[in-house]
Amino acid sequence: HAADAMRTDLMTLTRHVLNEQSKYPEARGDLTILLNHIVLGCKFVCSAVNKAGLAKLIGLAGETNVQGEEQKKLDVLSNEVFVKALTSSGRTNILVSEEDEDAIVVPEKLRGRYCVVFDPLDGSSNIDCGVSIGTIFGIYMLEEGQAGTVEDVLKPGTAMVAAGYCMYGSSCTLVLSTGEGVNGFTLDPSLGEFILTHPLIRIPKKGKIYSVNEGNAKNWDEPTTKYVEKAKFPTDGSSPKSLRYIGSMVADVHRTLLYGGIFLYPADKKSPNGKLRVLYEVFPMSFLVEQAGGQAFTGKQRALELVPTKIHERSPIFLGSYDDVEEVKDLYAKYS
Ligand code: P6P
Repeated sequence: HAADAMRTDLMTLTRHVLNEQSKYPEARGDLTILLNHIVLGCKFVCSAVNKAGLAKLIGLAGETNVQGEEQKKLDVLSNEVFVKALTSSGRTNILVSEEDEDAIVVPEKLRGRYCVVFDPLDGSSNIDCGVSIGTIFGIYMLEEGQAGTVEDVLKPGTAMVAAGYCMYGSSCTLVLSTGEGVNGFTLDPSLGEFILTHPLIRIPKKGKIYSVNEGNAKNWDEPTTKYVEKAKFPTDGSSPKSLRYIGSMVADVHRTLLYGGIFLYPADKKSPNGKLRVLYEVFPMSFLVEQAGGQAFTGKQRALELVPTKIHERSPIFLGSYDDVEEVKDLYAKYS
């Protein structure tokens, strides 16, 4: 009967968020409305990504984004969809997108209390070969009296009230935390609803997988080099770790959350701040990993305690199973 109950008692994302909201009688429901607009954006992008190969949406849009990368049409489309969905929610104030050089200030009449930082289609260089890609987002709430300027999003990740990602792969999976654990929802296309499939995700305390682009090994610093060396040639008689690297952050982090292990994008001589962006890659993924019982470290400090000074700032990141990241912290304490 439990299975039947599950089948007929559908816990949709909307219902789940409303349940969470009901714990706070004073809540105005703004976050619920905002999340529903984000979900709408994810459903649209999921549909567009699935059709991309057929609809010839892939291929270069001929424009380049602020990162100097060729923009693919899906990038442009996804960004437009999220900007419109977030703006029309009437609950946002400042938006920061990986695709836009400057922060977006929502028109006065549509302004609300939340600032959203997002990468509309992270890993988009993988679109053409069918590797899973995703949307990553983080949500800050304006403090009383804050008018809503770029400064209001240059806050540490510890100030985020929610974060999540939507992975567009064999299925469309949305992983979300509003600060009370991490839950995973899978899109049922026949219903157009995200259904709770991974309640309260907990990352294993220690994993057997390390995930890094070994192609950068020549330029790594000593602590990272020693950590990866130890993963491959353990000296304590344990088995070597497996290497799994997809090169799409959402896919690599999703696997890390579910299976355990560690994901690393370290600094290197060419990029002293690593490659990944603080606001809409490092912070949201670090928020989720901590909420799932893991930890996230920059090589110098707890990732969420970093205070960004620019909206597209980068940071090195080591995140995943608590014990695995602890080993990296010990090596940075010892060798840097
Ligand atoms: P590299 C994708 O372009 C991305 O921003 C992340 O999704 C991914 O983790 C990383 O870059 C991959 O970078 O240098 O290993 O190709």
